[in-house]
Amino acid sequence: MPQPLTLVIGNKNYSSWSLRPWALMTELGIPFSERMLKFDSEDWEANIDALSPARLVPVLWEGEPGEGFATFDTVAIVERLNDLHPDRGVWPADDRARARARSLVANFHSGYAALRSAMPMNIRSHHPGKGHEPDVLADIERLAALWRDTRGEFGTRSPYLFGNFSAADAYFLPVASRFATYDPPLPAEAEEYCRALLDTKAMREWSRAARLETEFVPMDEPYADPP
Ligand SMILES: N[C@@H](CCC(=O)N[C@@H](CS)C(=O)NCC(=O)O)C(=O)O
Repeated sequence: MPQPLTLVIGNKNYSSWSLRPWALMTELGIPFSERMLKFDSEDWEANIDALSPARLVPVLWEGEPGEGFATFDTVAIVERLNDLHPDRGVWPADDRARARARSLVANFHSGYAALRSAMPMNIRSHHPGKGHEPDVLADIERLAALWRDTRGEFGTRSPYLFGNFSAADAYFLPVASRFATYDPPLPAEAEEYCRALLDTKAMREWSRAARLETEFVPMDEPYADPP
């Protein structure tokens, strides 16, 4: 008997890792509830130990959060979703496409430190020109080339990397959001792919909620003074 799923997430404005499985489940129609733990809050301090074995978000709970079964870290969460819902298209059906999708996810998960640190996700803000350092622009160039080559090889005419929206596209939603915030120069194909990502139902819904958040988290705000 499948257990109800709950995703423990951070602030929607800032938590790029939380966005990925949230958007994947939303786009693929996998039912779940969310439990938000806001960064630097009393709720976080009171509940992070019970709700997150690694003290990070996101965490996927099967059954009661804190009592059921937890899977943590986005890469593991994506694989768990694929195990629980093998018919939903978490990964592309074709085995080479699937291997490439897993490569892109693993590569982003373990790299792109310059991009991630100089351009933290901040959906409600606009800081054009900030963070455009050479190592960041090199990360962006490498990503744009990977997207171009992947869509060329596997994407057919779809706006997504492998035809249907998959875990690989979910991984790049926060990247598209960062580009909207910091406005780096992008090749036309990368802009087109990012537009498609920002236009997904999941991203529109998440962003609407993110823009209503008012908490200011200094660690994620290198380009703004506290209000
Ligand atoms: N590798 C982890 C990264 C998770 C992560 O760093 N989450 C951040 C929020 S986006 C977090 O929980 N930060 C809180 C903290 O560092 O105390 C994953 O893929 O899930």
